[in-house]
Amino acid sequence: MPNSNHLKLSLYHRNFCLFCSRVINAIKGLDIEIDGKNIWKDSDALRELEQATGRSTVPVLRIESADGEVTWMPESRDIVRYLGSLRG
Ligand SMILES: N[C@@H](CCC(=O)N[C@@H](CS)C(=O)NCC(=O)O)C(=O)O
Repeated sequence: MPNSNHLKLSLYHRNFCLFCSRVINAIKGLDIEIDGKNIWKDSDALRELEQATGRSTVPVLRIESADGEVTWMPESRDIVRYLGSLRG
């Protein structure tokens, strides 16, 4: 089971997004530190997301491991499942 202490997690999301709300609600019940990146309020975040994924669809979880490897995970269900598998 991966330990979230060794990861830097950022959730790319926006307002009025049901799929984003699903993830944000799931996070509330977990003891995990996640940086929120609202792509409607943060143009740098939008640019990062578009560069990485080729689109502006949210939610997307950016996972940076201790060695600097970065993974971009789309799909709210996958994100919720992944976060639930982490130890805080
Ligand atoms: N299957 C995806 C759906 C994500 C989705 O449709 N997100 C909407 C906002 S709620 C979106 O970003 N639409 C704009 C776009 O795809 O560019 C999930 O569960 O995360």
